[in-house]
Amino acid sequence: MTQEYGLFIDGKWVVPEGAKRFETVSPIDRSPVGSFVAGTAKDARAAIDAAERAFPKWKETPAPKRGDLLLRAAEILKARKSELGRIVTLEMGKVIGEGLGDVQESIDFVEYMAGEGRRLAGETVPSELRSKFCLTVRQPKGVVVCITPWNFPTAIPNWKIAAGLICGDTIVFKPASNTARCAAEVVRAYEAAGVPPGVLNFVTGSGSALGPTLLTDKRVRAISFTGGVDTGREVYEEGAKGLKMVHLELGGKNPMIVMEDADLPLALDGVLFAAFGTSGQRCTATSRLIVHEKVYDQFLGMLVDRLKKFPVGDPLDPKTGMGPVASADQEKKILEYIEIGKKEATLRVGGKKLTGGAYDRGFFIEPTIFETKHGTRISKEEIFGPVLSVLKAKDYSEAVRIANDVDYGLSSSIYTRDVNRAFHAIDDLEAGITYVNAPTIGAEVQLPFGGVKSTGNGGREAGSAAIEEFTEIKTVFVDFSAKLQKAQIEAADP
Ligand code: UN1
Repeated sequence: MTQEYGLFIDGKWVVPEGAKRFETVSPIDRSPVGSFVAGTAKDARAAIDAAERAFPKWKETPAPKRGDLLLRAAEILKARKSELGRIVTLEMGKVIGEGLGDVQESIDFVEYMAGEGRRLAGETVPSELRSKFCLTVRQPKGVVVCITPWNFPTAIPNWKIAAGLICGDTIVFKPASNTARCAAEVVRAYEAAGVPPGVLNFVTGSGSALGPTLLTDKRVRAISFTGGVDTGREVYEEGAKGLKMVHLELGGKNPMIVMEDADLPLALDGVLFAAFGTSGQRCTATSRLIVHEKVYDQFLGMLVDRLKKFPVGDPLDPKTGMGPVASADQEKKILEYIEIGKKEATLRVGGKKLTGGAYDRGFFIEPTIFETKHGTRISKEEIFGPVLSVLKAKDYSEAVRIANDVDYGLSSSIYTRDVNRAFHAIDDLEAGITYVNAPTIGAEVQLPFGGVKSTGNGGREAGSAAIEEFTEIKTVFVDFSAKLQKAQIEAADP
């Protein structure tokens, strides 16, 4: 029987009276993975009520003690890593090595944030007046709503939850519906670690049922959202009406530039991993390969050869290079883009839904490569699937111009052996992340993660930057002169 989950509100798993349910299915073979409550506005309100009630006590809990909770959660995630990695693979289809990597990224971040409990640093600066002390301290924001996508179904929830908890916020967590099982297992880890009632609440269901309450309730002080740009814009607009802080991590159209002096076999391994890992469904996936004309034919030939032997199939088999795409919706959208590509560009590899045998049960698409001119839809729009556009550039300047001429700016990469050029690229590429001689995916949790232009609205998560997202800064002046001193008006005695 499919495992049934409730909502997690005020420290208890609850199934509201008369609740409707929905199921998640594996993209490998459409088998059911879990059954969940289709939450309503009333449930969203109950979660916010619980988070609001729990806030004063959680705020008072010393941050290092909040860190102890995170360390316990990290231990539980570690102990359950292989089981959870398998659930990730079953529920959204990334290959098992990456499923385990998703859980490892969760563990890394939760441990990292536990240490933040002994930092949460402010600043101390001099005053213009005598006997006056100036500093800043960090305070929690209050109730924070975290809305997460399906492509990193344990890591991204943990990026948000662990950061919010260490800062002293209380959380209402709403995951993407098609990876609700992974999300519920993350919540169970915090439950087993002893998260106090109301500090972390979990609601499942559609964005249309839950969103209006989660985004507009006066008590919600901040919203952290990772997902597509259209939904991100709506979240931003709704949040803005209530003057809430809205943190957005949205799409990407990430370029990898291969210069004429690049180590081509290294670049080849890089592009295969970054374009087709997670079936291309990472915000950081390489979706544009920009190759210097001098090595263009050679490199494209190498890529086409390797892709002919690229093993697509059961993601639970460690020999598989690429599993299915995550859902029927994903499959439909990607196949539509492939049709667009066939009209405006040259198909070099792939381009079809895989059929026959076990493929018929799931959502498998061939790894696909188009040769295209810059400016086509497939070269500019985010596809979020195993579809790579290959573009030719006559020199470095043209490569950078193409790289930058898209709406997004999350990750970017350049392969070159010329150190000067590598540093120019760090300056020139319009992106939140630049890799040199490494592909566009694989960010580590102790560094900020985020992008420019339509990828977001200026914030960063992960690393110590995550603290900015989940705290308010309080500026403190302590005047111990025992007299009224007037800043700007009275200079201190010389
Ligand atoms: C995402 O695709 O939304 O850098 C996150 C990477 C991963 C995180 C990706 N560590 O590819």
